Amino acid sequence: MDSSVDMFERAQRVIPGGVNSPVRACDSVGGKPVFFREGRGSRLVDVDGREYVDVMGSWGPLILGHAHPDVVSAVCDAARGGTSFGACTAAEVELAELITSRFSSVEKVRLVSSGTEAAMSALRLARGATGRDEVVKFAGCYHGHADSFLIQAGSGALTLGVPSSPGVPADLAKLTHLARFNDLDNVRKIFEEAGASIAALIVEPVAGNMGVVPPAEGFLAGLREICDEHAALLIFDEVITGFRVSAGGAQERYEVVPDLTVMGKVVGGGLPVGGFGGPAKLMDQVAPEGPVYQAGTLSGNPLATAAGLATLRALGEEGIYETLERSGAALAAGLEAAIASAGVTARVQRVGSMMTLFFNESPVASLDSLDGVRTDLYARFYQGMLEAGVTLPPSQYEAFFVSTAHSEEDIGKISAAAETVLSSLAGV
Ligand code: KE4
Repeated sequence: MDSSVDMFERAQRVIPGGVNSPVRACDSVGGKPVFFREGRGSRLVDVDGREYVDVMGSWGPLILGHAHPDVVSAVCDAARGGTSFGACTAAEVELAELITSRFSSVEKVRLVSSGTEAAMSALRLARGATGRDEVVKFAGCYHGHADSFLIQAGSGALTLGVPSSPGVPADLAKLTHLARFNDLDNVRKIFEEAGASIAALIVEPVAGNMGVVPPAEGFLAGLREICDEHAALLIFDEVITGFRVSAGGAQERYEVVPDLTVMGKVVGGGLPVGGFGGPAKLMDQVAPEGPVYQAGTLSGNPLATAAGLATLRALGEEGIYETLERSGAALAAGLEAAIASAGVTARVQRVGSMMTLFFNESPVASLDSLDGVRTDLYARFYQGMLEAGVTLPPSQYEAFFVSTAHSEEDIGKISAAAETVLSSLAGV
């Protein structure tokens, strides 16, 4: 098999930027992307046979680690029976039942094939249900690449410095209000001016796309109040936090109930599954039950639902979230000790098993807290850790993910590598 360098040259000839998702191009951290051929547990193996401890975790879905035996056998069994029928199956009902049993605010859920599809469909439902057109999102939050959300978006859009993409019609963009994360006064001001036209406010209850930014005390409850005051719907984008920060997502962890929940990543266990759900009175407005159209060839297909079912069933095991919490805390402590020992200006922000090491002076509470973030140091950290056999997300504005497959030894290795690499950055 060609080396990563050769593969990337081939890829660039036939795929824009040589990648099927921009952030994978590693533009913001320099160098060229590594091509991987295999994942197993907490490890990734590249095309040259080199093994890494992986904390990128495919951007979140792999809470059980790579190639979990239950997931692999469920997918293989399903594949032998056919991968997609475009017709009803028991598996999609079982997955929907599992989802509604974990998220008490979700009485019905529509399965789709990505977080983007889930978020854009939830917004269409909110607009259809309220008869209003405007939406509030937060600078630095990312809800996939549907036009209405590519306004000061986070994740790859932020990484590549194009938070508001060309191709989004101005007439559509003006329907999106931008708010400041963790700033209720700012949200109130927007609603005081435009509340009667706002269909919904969408938020990542724990921001993961400007790096990990927890909600300030009372922030989520305040959003709930403001939406109620103005009869707007509150949408929690739990594509990252769903089944990650607790069995019932951020809404369970922070005890704030949204009107609609957007899901992705973990719910598909590494295969393409997204979903949007909420009370039956809202969800029954979705076609064919109601008039709000939404559809998808591969929605709820037997292969993807098999992976999702195996993953959510494994996450039903007693004590698994306590284990994830412990591993997350252990990695954060290891990174903080490495920062202290290296004497660099950096900080770790964590919720459960998701975290970010920011090269930032102050606590990161919103996107503008990152005005002075040293993305140059993050790039060197990324490259140094790669060299040391640890794969991080190739962007300062993403999250590290710990899985149930990460051992104490893995966490020790990551922490030791971080101390060495951070020490080389002291004084830079
Ligand atoms: P997908 O369409 O990529 O499945 O989901 C979009 C999405 C929606 N909401 C949130 C909170 C998300 O984080 C995402 C996607 N996350 C990014 C990384 N943070 C995916 C990685 C990529 O774009 O390559």
